[in-house]
Parts: sequence; structure tokens; C-alpha cells
Amino acid sequence: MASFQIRKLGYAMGGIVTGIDLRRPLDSETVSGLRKEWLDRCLLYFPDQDLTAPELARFSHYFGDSEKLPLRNHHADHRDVEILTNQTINGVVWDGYKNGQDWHSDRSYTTCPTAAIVLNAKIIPEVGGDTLFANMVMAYDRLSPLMKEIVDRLYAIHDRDLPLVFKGGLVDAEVQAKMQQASSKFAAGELPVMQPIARIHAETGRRSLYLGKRVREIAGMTEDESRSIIDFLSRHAVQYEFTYRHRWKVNDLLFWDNRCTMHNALLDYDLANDPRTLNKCALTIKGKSETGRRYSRETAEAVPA
Ligand SMILES: O=C(O)CCC(=O)C(=O)O
Ligand SMILES: [Fe+2]
Repeated sequence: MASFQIRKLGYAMGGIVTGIDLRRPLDSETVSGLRKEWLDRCLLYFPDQDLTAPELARFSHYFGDSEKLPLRNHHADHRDVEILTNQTINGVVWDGYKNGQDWHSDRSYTTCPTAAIVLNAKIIPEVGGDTLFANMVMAYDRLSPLMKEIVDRLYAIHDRDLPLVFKGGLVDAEVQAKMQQASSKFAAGELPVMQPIARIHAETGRRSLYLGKRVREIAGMTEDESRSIIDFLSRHAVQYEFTYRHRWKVNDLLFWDNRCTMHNALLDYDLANDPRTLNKCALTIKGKSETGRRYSRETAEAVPA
């Protein structure tokens, strides 16, 4: 018998899981029970989990492998754990928390986007700093049959090089310019990626809308056509009924499926004075994360694999 209790978290998605201590190793039955609930509900919320970085990594690795990426702000106690923070920690000033702003799913501009994300809250502002989630399976399902037929044939170009404009207003022009340079430097040599707009989940087989702030255009359409369809679908996808809003408490742990959801970290707190720190593990699942093809700007076609 799996050793946890679960009940509904939100209308759109999620389960709240209690009766389990994630600081301890989990048996295989519990892991498979959690995996099933996670695939079903897209997001699991575990309250009161005060995990060290190695404990967070152990829990995460029951479900996938850490992405082999150089983390810019990794935890001293575990290299697979990234610290998301607006604070200077160990002399490191980090502004990566701004990447969470606006609707997105992580690394959609690659052919192997992040499959799963685990966040454990350590410091939370007195007010604000909630994270929004949208269920993209629900968003797809609620389209009309005719619109589904249309989107089933569409591919969006996701581009890391789209300028990321920080809307918080607290960052001065010089820092903004640096962020944009960093973004295009990161993108140099990386081709954009063509992703199906109706993405088929590699484990559940369910279709979901695959969109987000990195979408530049729809392959094979004029800019006007692309813009209207992207605007409609992006608005449709994040209507309130499809979303869940997480108001963080210290020691909350969220574990979500990045393949069929989008999220949006609100910067509605005092970024300069009010600390917010979460530990993060981003996971890939071999054979279950890959999607999309590289796309050539010159020929406007997918690059042969
Ligand atoms: O800070 C958050 O709440 C989420 C940030 C984010 O976008 C992520 O962890 O992928
Ligand atoms: Fe994110």
C-alpha cells in the first residue's frame, strides 16, 4: 500500500499530498503511486517539507535525471540543485528569478525541454511572489473540434533569442541591457526549435497546447496570421478556469509536469528588500522529454535530424 494521502488541490489541476516525509527514502510502491498521481493531476503539492539540497535531489531523482546543464547558481551542498533567489548568496548576485516571469514552460526552445520541476520554498516574501500554473491539457480539450483539427497541424517556432523584457520596472536600463545581451549571447549558435502546438504527452498520450513566451511565430504562416492565432491560443490557454495559483508557505514543495503545463512566477513583491528563495531541481526523463525539431531561419524549414 502506498503510504500517503491525496486530495484535490485545485479545479484545474493538482493534488495535495500529506502523510509522507520526503526527507526519508521512499519505497518503490510509494514512488509508483506518486508517479501515477503526478501524471494524472499534472502537479503535486507537499506541504511542510523542510528538505536539505541532497534530500531534494534524492526525491527528484526517483522521477527523472537532472539535466546536464551548467547551473548558474547551484547549491553548495548539491550540484543538481539550483537556488532561485532575489538575494545575494555567497557573494553571488543572481537575476535568473526574472526568467520565471510570464507564462512559459522551461526550455521549450530546445529539442529536449525540461520534463519535470521540483521546487522547495525556503524564504517567502510577506506578501506576493505567488506562482501561477495553467493546465494545457484542459486548454486543448476545451477547443472546438474544428479548432483542434487546425491546431493539430500547426508548429510554433520557439526562440531563445526573443528579447526578454523585464516588466517589473525596478531594474535600471543598464542592468536590463546586460540581461538582454546575456540572453542573445546564450542563444548565439542555437537554432530556434519548431514544436507541435498540440503536443502529445510521451507518457499519458494526452494532447496539450504547447505555447509560452518563447513562441515567435507559426511555421508556414505570415506574421499577421501567426500573431492572431498565437494571441488567441495564448489568451485561451491561461483563462482562470484552467489555472491554479500557488500562494507559497515556507517548506512547501511543488512537483509539476512541465510537458503539459505552463507557469508564471509573479514578481509582485519588493524585489529589492523582500527575500524570496526556493531550491529547484529540473528533470529530464529519457525517451519521454524529447520533442520538436531544429528550425532554420534561412530556409524556414525544419533541419533534417
Ligand atoms: O520562482 C518561481 O516560482 C518559479 C520560477 C520558474 O519559472 C521555474 O522554476 O521554472
Ligand atoms: Fe520556469
